[in-house]
This record gives sequence, structure tokens and C-alpha cells, in this order.
Amino acid sequence: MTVRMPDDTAFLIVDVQTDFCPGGALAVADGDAVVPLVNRLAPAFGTVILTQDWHPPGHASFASSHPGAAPLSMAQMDYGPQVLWPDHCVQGTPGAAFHPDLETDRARLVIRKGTNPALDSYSAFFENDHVTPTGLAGALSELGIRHVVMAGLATDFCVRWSAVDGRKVGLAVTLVEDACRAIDLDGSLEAARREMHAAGVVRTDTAALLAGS
Ligand code: VGL
Ligand code: ZN
Repeated sequence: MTVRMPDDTAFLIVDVQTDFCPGGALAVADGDAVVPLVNRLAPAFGTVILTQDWHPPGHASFASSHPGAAPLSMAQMDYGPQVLWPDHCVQGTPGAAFHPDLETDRARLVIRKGTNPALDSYSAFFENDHVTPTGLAGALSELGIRHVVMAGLATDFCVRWSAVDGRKVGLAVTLVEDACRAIDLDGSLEAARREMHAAGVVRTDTAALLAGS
């Protein structure tokens, strides 16, 4: 490992958790393929931050909390439309743990999100009402971080919302595309690509980053 990213650049590893990997409760196809890539990238960064989807039992984003609702159907919440998910990443359960092969020791911060029983939180920066902060923007500001490189799961939900919100709080954002995997629900991956591009998120891949370009 020779590349060293600038000190104002952090690596944000989004939701690389057992439930989002094959065999998990909300498995993203090939989700575990991101693990070796993020493990290879992380040592290039002085600041590594992990997010962890971390819901109380009976969370409002779970279809099981809405009688008669099917998983992956839509609900209208008071904060806007919400996909109803299978129960996943319940606090303290094995599915909520980081993937066992994810190297977590170097992480400076772990942001847990989706802890409010009534409100989902895809983004690492704001809950799904788009106004309740997680505290990450403040922490990054205090740490002098201006640029966040992102990878993880899922490209079209938590990575997408984190990338777009990162731009909203004034950060430069780079997405390591090959170190992400998508759920791709009703065209959500294509929509995510368009939205991130429009927001000024820069795309790269693992090889280019490790080559220093
Ligand atoms: C996620 C759906 C529900 C994600 C989290 O990490 O992308 N997706 N909770
Ligand atoms: Zn969730």
C-alpha cells in the first residue's frame, strides 16, 4: 500500500453488514464482494468512518410493522414516501453486525443510523425527513475533513443518499463504484446514478484510487 490520501479526505464505508450480504435478511446481490475492496482501500486513508444500519425491533421501515403490507411495497410516512423493508439490522442481532471479514479496527467513528423507531435513515448525514442530523457533518467539520470517498451498500439507497447529502453539506464526494452493490428496485440504480451525477458526485474505482489517480 503506497497511496496516501490527503489528510482532509475520509473514507466512509456504508452499511457493510451481514444482513445486506448474501444469506442476510435484506441481501444485496453480491454484497459481500465489496469487502476485500474496502479492506484494500481503507489503509490509504487517515480517517475511516463506518456506518451501521441499527434499527430497534418494530421499526417503522419494516413491512412487519404495517399490518397487511408486503415487503418492498411503499408507504406514505409523515416525512414522505418510504419503502417497507423486510426486518433487517435489528440492534444487537447477528444480522446487524459488520460483515465478519470487514476490517473495522482502523475506524475512527461508527455512525449508527435508523435508531429512531418512527423514522428511517438511509443517509449517513440526515434521517429520511432530510432535516434531522446524525452528527456526521459536525464531526467531519471538526476533524477538518472536506472530501469524503464512499463505498459500501447499497448503491441506490444508503450510499446514494449519503453521497447526495455529503454534497449538500458542502463536501467533495467521490464514489468508488466497484466497491458498491445495489438493491435495484424499480429502476433505483439508474435514478441513483443520475441523481449523484447531478449533485456533483465524482465516480472512480478501486484500481484508479490505489494508483493515485
Ligand atoms: C439500506 C434499505 C434499508 C441500505 C438500509 O443500507 O442501503 N437499505 N436500510
Ligand atoms: Zn435499514
